[in-house]
Amino acid sequence: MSRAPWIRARGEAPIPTQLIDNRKPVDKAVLVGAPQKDVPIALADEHLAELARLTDTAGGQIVGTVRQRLDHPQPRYYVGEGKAEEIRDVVAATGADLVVFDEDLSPAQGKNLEDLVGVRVLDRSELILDIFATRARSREARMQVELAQLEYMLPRLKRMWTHLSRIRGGIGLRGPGETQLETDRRMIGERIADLKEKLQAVTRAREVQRRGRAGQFRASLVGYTNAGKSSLLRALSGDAEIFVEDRLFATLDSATRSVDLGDGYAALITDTVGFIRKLPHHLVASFRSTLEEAREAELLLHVVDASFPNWQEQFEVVEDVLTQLKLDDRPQVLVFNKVDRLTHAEEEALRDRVRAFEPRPAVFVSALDPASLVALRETLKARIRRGLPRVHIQLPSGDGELLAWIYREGEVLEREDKGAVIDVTARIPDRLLASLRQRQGIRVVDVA
Ligand SMILES: Nc1nc2c(ncn2[C@@H]2O[C@H](COP(=O)(O)OP(=O)(O)OP(=O)(O)O)[C@@H](O)[C@H]2O)c(=O)[nH]1
Ligand SMILES: [Mg+2]
Repeated sequence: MSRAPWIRARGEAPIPTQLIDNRKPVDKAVLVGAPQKDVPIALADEHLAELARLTDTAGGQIVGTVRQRLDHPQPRYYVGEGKAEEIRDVVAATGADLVVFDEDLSPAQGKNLEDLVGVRVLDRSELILDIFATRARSREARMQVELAQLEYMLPRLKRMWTHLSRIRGGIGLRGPGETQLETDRRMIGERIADLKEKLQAVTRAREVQRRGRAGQFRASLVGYTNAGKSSLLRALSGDAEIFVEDRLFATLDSATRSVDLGDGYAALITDTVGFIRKLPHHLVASFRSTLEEAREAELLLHVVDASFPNWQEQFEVVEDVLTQLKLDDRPQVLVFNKVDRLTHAEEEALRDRVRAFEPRPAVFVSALDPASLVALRETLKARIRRGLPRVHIQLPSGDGELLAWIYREGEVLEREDKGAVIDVTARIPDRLLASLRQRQGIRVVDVA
């Protein structure tokens, strides 16, 4: 798919919206990290490493890195004046055609920096939007990304125009007149309204589809990008077609599969787009409808890459985004994935820590090791059972086979052995219940 989809889709807007120039084989990028002084150095390094991965995903090659630790951002260039000049010099020395900031820049800071360094300046949000724009596949995801990009762009139109006049040589060109800017603003406004309407229609269609699936237990995989959500759905469902990649944002469209949990239980599990630090809020907003699937889920499976040294930060980012999406009150199971990469001692230490600090249920798995998924399947089954109707069953004590069946497929809450009979209070799946009701010598009473 092309970048900046609205240009080609409409063919009429002469707006310079290509964030990374994809006519050239590779964009040479200089990365800039300017964290506040209270951010520990190791963490700042990790953020920059993640920015490097994002740049790589977007097709850029890193040719330089500039850092500064700030008390607070400066209004003109975000970084200090001297540091901004250093960026300009590094760009000149390396022949870079792009500067990528890890911090969010205001429209004015972006413009001032571009004027100074003479090449395109992106911030993290723009880079993420660019990746989404190139990787979105379904019509819905593409509309969502386009909407997010347009909303991001609107306050920055002037800067983008200035940039265009410069790359075109710009002799005697002082940027477009206000009239042209106004025309563009209006056109973008109209397109935004149009996209919102179309996305609402998709959401409505999805609702209808969902109603048809009512009654089935639903769970959603959520988590930081690259945590292994798609790998887990692949392993659980056995569907080898599910796309897995060692890249950020491999999945942009949600996919739902029916997963057989054994003993007659099944769940519909949805794989969703991954989250990341500083996910542009326009994007979070426009991905709401994709995440509607998660909203429908009775249970969220929060997948954590346990092999990542600083998984806690990723964990907190995910919790934050879930709060923004008003999904934070949904029951969760924490799924610590990639434990195959931990030593036995590391895994034990992780388990102890999680047990000590985390009230939510947690499982420790590896998507690459099917045997490790047993605990996850059991947890899902237990959740399903908790939603089942409660009944009293009286059965002959001699019927050990039936009792074993009830234990296996249901959840026994109470049991009283009364000589010739056994009284059991249990949650029982429909299929077993139907068969119990038909048997001779068994009494079944519903409990409210
Ligand atoms: N060693 C190991 N690697 C894993 C495991 N699970 C996933 N991976 C790898 O981690 C990378 C990312 O996996 P995905 O399943 O695509 O991750 P995701 O959470 O769906 O990522 P996004 O779709 O980008 O949000 C791939 O290279 C997987 O092979 C695991 O349990 N152990
Ligand atoms: Mg995925």
